[in-house]
Amino acid sequence: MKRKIVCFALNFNKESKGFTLIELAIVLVIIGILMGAILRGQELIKSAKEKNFFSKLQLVASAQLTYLDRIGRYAGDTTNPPDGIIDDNATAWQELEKQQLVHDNDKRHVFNGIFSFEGGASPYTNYNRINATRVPAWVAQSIDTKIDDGVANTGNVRWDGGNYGSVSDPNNAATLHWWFDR
Ligand SMILES: [Ca+2]
Repeated sequence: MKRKIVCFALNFNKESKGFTLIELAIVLVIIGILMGAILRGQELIKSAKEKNFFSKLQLVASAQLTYLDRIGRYAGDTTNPPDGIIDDNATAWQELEKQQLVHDNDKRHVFNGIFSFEGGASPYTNYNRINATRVPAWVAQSIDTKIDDGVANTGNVRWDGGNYGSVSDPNNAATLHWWFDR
């Protein structure tokens, strides 16, 4: 009975010659709605991942600044006396963990790359930066726009390791550098 009603409604049975224009229009509208829902879902996932990455990047930076405030030098600044430049990434993480400012899994981010600390890198040799590997170019671009000048090869946020600005595919992985204390 139910099947008969559906066939009748769509005018689609053995004797039918095909879909009418209205039926096709309905089908297209339904496909459109479904596609829209899928795309919105993908946008939500992308946006959530970017937010997660950005908040972790900020957490890692604020861990260093809190450490500086608490201990009087950056974690991983092993020079004696300290010179304000992070020179040992592994020690930096150990010292931050010891102060319970980060957990071991904070080294890894949502795009499956890792964070590291590096001081004295060109062109801002008197400052420190956080490096993040495997960051999609669209995320790097978005973060550069949010907290810097939006340009890959200038300012305190730079990306695509040494070959700035060459990323044409937004899903290409770049290495992001953020001079967080400059
Ligand atoms: Ca920039």
